[in-house]
Amino acid sequence: LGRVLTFGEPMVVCVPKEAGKLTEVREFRTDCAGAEMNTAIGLVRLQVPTSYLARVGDDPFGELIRRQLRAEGIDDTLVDVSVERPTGVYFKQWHGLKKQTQVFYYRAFSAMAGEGFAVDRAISQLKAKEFAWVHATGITWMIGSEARQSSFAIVQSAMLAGVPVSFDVNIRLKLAPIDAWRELVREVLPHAAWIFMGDGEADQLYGTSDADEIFKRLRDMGFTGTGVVVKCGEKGAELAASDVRLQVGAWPVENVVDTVGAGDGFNAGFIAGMMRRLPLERCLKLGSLVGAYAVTGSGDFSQYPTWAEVESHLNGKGVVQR
Ligand code: KDG
Repeated sequence: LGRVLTFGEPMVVCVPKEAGKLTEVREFRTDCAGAEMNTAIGLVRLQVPTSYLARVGDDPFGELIRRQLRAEGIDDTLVDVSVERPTGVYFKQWHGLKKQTQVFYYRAFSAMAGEGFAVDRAISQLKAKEFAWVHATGITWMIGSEARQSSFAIVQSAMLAGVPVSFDVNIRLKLAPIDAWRELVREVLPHAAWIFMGDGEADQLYGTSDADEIFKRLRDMGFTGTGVVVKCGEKGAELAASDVRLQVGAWPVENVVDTVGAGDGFNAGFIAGMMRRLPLERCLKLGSLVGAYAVTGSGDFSQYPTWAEVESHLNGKGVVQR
């Protein structure tokens, strides 16, 4: 299978051991996180060779992230270390009447938001056709002006090298207001082959979550890529491309534990299908299956499935249990 390149900020997340406001919570466990790192993990579990471009701090959290990357089998030769800036961190909180997840970022001065991570090597590898696909999310554009420039440089080089780019908008209003995200989509559009977004994001951006409608809007804005995927959580997913409209339902899940990381997992499933040259409907199903696995446990990526697990679902066979 061809190799995927993804880039973005890896972080350590401090997850409270119980619900409550962080003023009261005293105990946490740490885990690795970051939308693109999650997708990279999803991809390698589905046997797609993946390289990850990022920068971490010269600190134990940076070391933890590198260990996790290696344990999963991700190529981390494009991950470099900043001696001046730390690894980004964020905290999760479950507080309020509905105990919604809230996040608090400590990333404004992080290794990745600073000086600009090293893109030159990645770009020469792109030119040398070492990658068959590039996956990016809007978060990387919004963490700092240097990261923004580097991100554009990568997707532009990918386009020039004829390598398809998937772009997940991944709105984080704590990083920028909605208008800035709308503008970002407009700027990235000419370089992308596929645009991914959640239905809530689609609503915020364009007042509709209808994939067909969004595809037409993006076309009018200068999108010449292949298509749009709208991820609709427990309602499944929709895809619109020039000659095809598809809709798949979600895979039933008995107990939803934590939905964070489901969208990143979906992306991994969809891209893994594309790398295997599966029909679009199969890619969509694969995305939605990885998303379903993701919500069955806490942690962004802990429950992402292996290729063997996924295959048994797609072929309608159960897993041999004993
Ligand atoms: O999709 C999961 C991510 O939101 C999480 O891991 C943290 O990358 C992150 C972010 O910027 O919010």
